[in-house]
Amino acid sequence: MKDASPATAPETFYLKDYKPFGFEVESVELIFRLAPEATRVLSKIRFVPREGAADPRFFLHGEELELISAQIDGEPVAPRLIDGGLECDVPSEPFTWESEVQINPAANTALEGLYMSNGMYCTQCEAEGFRKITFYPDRPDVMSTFKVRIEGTEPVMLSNGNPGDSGAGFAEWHDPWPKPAYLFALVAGELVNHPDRFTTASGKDVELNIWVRPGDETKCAFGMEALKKSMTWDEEVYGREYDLDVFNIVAVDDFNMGAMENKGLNIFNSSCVLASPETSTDMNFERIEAIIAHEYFHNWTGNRITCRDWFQLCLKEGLTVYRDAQFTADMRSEPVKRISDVIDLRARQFPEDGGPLAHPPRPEEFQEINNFYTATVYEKGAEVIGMLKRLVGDEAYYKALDLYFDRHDGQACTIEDWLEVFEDTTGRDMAQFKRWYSDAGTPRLKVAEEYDGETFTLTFQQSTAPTPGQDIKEPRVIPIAVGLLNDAGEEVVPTTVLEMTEAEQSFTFEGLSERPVPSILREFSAPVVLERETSAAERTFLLAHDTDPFNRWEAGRALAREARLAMITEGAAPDAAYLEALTSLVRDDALDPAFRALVLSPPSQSEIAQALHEAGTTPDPAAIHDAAETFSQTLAQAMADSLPRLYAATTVDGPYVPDAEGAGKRALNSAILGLLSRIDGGEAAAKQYEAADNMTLQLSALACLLRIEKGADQSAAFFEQWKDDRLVMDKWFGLQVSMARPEAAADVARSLCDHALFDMKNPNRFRAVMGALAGHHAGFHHASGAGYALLAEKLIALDALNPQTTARMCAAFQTWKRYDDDRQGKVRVELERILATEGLSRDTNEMVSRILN
Ligand code: 0A1
Ligand code: ZN
Repeated sequence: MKDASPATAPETFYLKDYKPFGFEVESVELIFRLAPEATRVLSKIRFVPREGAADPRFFLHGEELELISAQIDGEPVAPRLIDGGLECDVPSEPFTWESEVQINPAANTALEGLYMSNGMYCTQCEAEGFRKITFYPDRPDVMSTFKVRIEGTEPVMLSNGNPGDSGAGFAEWHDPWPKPAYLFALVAGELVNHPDRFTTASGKDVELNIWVRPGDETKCAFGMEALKKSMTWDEEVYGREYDLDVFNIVAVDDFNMGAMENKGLNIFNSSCVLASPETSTDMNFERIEAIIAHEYFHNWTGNRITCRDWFQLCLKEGLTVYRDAQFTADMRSEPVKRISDVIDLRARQFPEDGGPLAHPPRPEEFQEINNFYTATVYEKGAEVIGMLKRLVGDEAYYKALDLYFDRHDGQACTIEDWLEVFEDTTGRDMAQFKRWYSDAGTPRLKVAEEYDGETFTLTFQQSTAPTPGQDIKEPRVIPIAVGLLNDAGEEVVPTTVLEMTEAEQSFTFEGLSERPVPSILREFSAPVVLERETSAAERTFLLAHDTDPFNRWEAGRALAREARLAMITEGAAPDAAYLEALTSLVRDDALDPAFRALVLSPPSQSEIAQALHEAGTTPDPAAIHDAAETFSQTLAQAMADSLPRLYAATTVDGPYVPDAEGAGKRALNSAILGLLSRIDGGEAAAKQYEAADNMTLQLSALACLLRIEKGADQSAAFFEQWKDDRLVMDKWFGLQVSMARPEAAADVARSLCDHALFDMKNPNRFRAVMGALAGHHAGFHHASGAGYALLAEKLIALDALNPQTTARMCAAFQTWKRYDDDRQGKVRVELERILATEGLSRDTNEMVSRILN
């Protein structure tokens, strides 16, 4: 798999080089003798040589391991330690490999492999962390059953599968389901559980636990309900049951990502599982429910059927994100979930797809796989499945999934296997559809309309700009959901899916006595950029009347964007008709409050920068910021008379319940409070802050106050109240930066990094501060370059401790070429500074090199 480039260049891995491992692993037995600085790991692995193996070399991955001893069939052997692992001469018959290694969990700040978090042992093995635990063929296509014995003094010692014997100083676990090493997990420490039980559809009784640090047991009930709902939903919708006697979830404070689907032992970043009304916002509750579902759903899409190699990552991630989105839509509101997902896709995936980090959902090469846990693999991967379902229809989709589970249970699969089940169930040729997996870039879809008094014609043209390494783009299959409305807002043609396969293609609708108003790309039926020249009047009409809620919101979003662009490029005042339409929609009590809140929430400043860039104007972050402020101020004034009444009318009475209905009302209430604060000097927000008995109301009031540069007292009081709660303090740290004035944002972030409660080693805290800076568009891109310099400085410092989190945060620089020469020059200096750092990790090196090119 070696690249031909110079010896100093990091190795590049290619999809085309895939070769199966030369041995099967029949069984794995592991013993852990825990000690913070000197844990011993003993492995006993049964290998069976594969006949006619393409690569018969016996190579085991291993990194940062001290080899104590190695034996084959009980006889000592002397393996050759080489870069990234070891090689050994082995018998041609089945044999037993035994090794003992020593590792140092206490020194592991990368949080990959076995590490310690607040005195608790914890593992993270995806993607390639198991090789930091013991020598092993650490690749997802090597699957085996595992028996684990943990020896230590910790009161709770957990691993995958079902519990076996346990006693003073030891606990044994057995996982009967063959799994790749990336799904291995071990947790040991002083933990308490929130227990429950679940009976599966076929009557199997399952013990459920959420394990937390003492003191956090009051924050588990919501997560547990979410888990049970997920288990029921997967049975009802996909016919998938749980397959072990126990399902354990553990909350850990130091974690690089959100959560991990280890078989039977999911490990969660505590921010993604712990919840209480006093400490968590509505958004936290919704996210926790979704992530618990996501990790649980992986049990079938990821664990029972896994990936052949890491190029196929979207096979499990795209499908599992798609499934968790379906779940959230079912538990809450389908249109609200769809709109939120599209906002997120445009904010995170579109910039990736249109910049130097663009890659297909199934990449064909990488240096560091950890850099490919991206919005493209996850969220675009899910969009691709949504399109597939729309093209084949619901019935065929579920039939194909049944076949997928039947045919591939226990296997490590590819995107080809996945598409084949659709070909076999529907008879469709999936060759063209496969381009969604192999091609990077967001297609642009131009549409022209024609009406001759009877026939209405829509002509679409698709094109995709070149992306790194892919100059030529062939047309893709694009499902375009369209409905036609008459002047009264009634549907004359209900939603119809047009299947576009050519670079240019026309579709006609016959027998129309009046020119219809088209509603195109309903429900955002494909992840494309729709370019449609239309009038503000027509958009206003769609905002008022579209029968598709997504497109109704979309019309409002387009108006908001255009109003902002006109303010910036022409100095125009916000359009009165638009303000009027917005006001009447917000007042319409017949509409779902969550939907109204979404219509009222403005496009992000980064989205405006992107829109300007696409229109050929270099975005000026300060002007974008000023326009956003002016717009909100103008809207607040235009609505001044009705704001107090609206605020009162949307206030939710009674005890806090984190359900969709209450959350929607609070979201609208908080959007209105934001406007009201601009005209009442923060009076209502200060009152709300005082009276708040839940974090949603407390935090939204504080944010409103800080936004108008009031709230210093409340911020200090908030700090005092919550300084012992790590998760709430993350909110406080983040808010200080995101509410800072643009010219002050970098300084605020810098001083927070010197705060006694700042901790470089805790990814949540680092992200709270530096992620908030990167997300503060006008602050990060301030003309002084202070934002760029500070982020680079802190990333260089973090890289020495935690390459994974560092590399992910480098993506903040990915849009740098949108901006003016001066800013570009400043970013270049910082990126080159990072790249010149001695001992820079492979992770960060790859990210920065790609961004620079
Ligand atoms: N598979 C997990 C997320 C995850 C991915 C990578 C990690 O380390 C590089 C850790 C967790 C999920 O999709 O939830
Ligand atoms: Zn996942």
